[in-house]
Amino acid sequence: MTQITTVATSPIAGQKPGTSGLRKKTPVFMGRHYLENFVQSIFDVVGAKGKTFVLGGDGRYFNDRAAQVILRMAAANGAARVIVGQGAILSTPAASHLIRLNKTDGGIIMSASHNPGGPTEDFGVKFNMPNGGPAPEGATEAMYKRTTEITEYRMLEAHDVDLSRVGRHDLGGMVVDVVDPVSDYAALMETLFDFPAIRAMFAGGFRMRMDSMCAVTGPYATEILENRLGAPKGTVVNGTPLPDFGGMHPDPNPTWAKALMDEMFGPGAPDFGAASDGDGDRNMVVGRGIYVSPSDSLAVLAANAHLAPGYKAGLKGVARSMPTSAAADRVAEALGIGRYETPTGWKFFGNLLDAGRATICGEESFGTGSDHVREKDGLWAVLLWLNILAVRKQSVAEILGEHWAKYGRNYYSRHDFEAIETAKADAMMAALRGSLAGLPGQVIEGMTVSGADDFAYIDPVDGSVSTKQGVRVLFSDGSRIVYRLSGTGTEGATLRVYLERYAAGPSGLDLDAQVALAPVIRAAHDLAGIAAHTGRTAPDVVT
Ligand code: VG1
Ligand code: CO
Repeated sequence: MTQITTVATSPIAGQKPGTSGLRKKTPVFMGRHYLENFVQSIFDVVGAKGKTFVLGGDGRYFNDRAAQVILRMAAANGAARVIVGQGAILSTPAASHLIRLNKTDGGIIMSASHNPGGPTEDFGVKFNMPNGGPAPEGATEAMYKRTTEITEYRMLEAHDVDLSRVGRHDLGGMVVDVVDPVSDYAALMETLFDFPAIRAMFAGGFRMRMDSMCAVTGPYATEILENRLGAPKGTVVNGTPLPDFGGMHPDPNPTWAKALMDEMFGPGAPDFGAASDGDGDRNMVVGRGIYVSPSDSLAVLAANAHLAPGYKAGLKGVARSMPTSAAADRVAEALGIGRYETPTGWKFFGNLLDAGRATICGEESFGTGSDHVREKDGLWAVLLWLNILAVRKQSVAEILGEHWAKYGRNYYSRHDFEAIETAKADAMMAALRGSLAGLPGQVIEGMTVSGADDFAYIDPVDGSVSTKQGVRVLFSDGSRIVYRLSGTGTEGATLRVYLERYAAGPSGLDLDAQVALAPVIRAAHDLAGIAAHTGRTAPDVVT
């Protein structure tokens, strides 16, 4: 017999979702009532009775236990059915696809994405809407508000559901369908890309390294790249998802995916390299001896997407987050299609995708995706690159070189200053905001400030307004500095400084980005007084 218990609880401070869901240290999430309060608040806001949800996570520590708790709470709250990835595993884009494919009422994704995992690292939970996309600010605000008033949650007393095998179970009258996490997603990819062309390229000796960083894309990449596309066994490395990601920091950038970078820049490097993050929505792409910045990757993908079957009719528009470089804008202009600039976080792309205004979206933080799902999608980006390489029969370096020659180059870099004392970071941002009005007209490092503001966004589809989304300082030569505090960290504050400088060419397109950006970097330190406020003179991570 199963029985529903109503458990008395009280609000726990700080359950406010950030850029992408609620992220905390794992021990915090494992604390008494913590997960339960947040999950009940989700159900209280979206309603569970008679509904169908998708559930899965990136396999990090506590993923398996949290899944059982969420299932019992879904049943206790009257949900009709939950579709769960086998082993409670689903990449974020695969979860988004399952939500849409099965026309469900949304889904819960257990992940702290690119944050490290393990007993003392990070855990996270987020809710995705029936369109497959992350809950918009209105919904996450309502969930947060609910956590501040909660007095009880509902829990089914029952044994664990066996999630280790595909099949159907009954949990107190709720159907639990355990599904293969990979097959529907892989089938979707086959509809978008020219698998025969990519298969022929691998058969012709094309070599690739895919680093899944012991996170969720391992099974997806192995099935798609090795089994379906015929890439040699061993193409995928770190392909088994581990609860602590094998101690790796599953953030695919040149710092954390250093082994991949070393291989791609070393002797006998493969033709193409890629890495993905904890939950599989990010990607880093590297050619032999050349790193592709995410902003450039977005621009190249937008310019070449028509070479893939799923996009042969062309794109409706391209959207990028505000701190992402303007490289994609130049492509959109040339194609005569819409271009959009949104705040940071994939949730802001949802309306544009749903309304058919944008087809491809991207962020400077190694995120690209399209209207095939409502999340960024790491393997999707890798496959689109492979499709483009297979059709153009050129190297990554040649493709980038031709792109810059045609559009000019937006030199770009992001400097992160991590674990700053929150009060100091807040004081720096406040002082910077206070100085904005006086900046236009000032000359710094030989560049004239042409504008300075705090980015605000009015959603063109539903009119919702989001303010304070990052401080921008624009220069008359097209250079730009953006300052933001991270909304995904779990320790102190992380300051992100985004740096950009445009070179029209034809000369000066081959510089090292840090060299090309040197004056902009100096200006960024001067304008914000980074050292004076935070004591930091150099960033912790440069991407
Ligand atoms: C970061 C990135 C942002 C991304 C978010 C979630 O947010 O900058 O572009 O959408 O992570 O990505 P923040 O607030 O720390 O700058 V993931 O792969 O963690 O879901
Ligand atoms: Co992610």
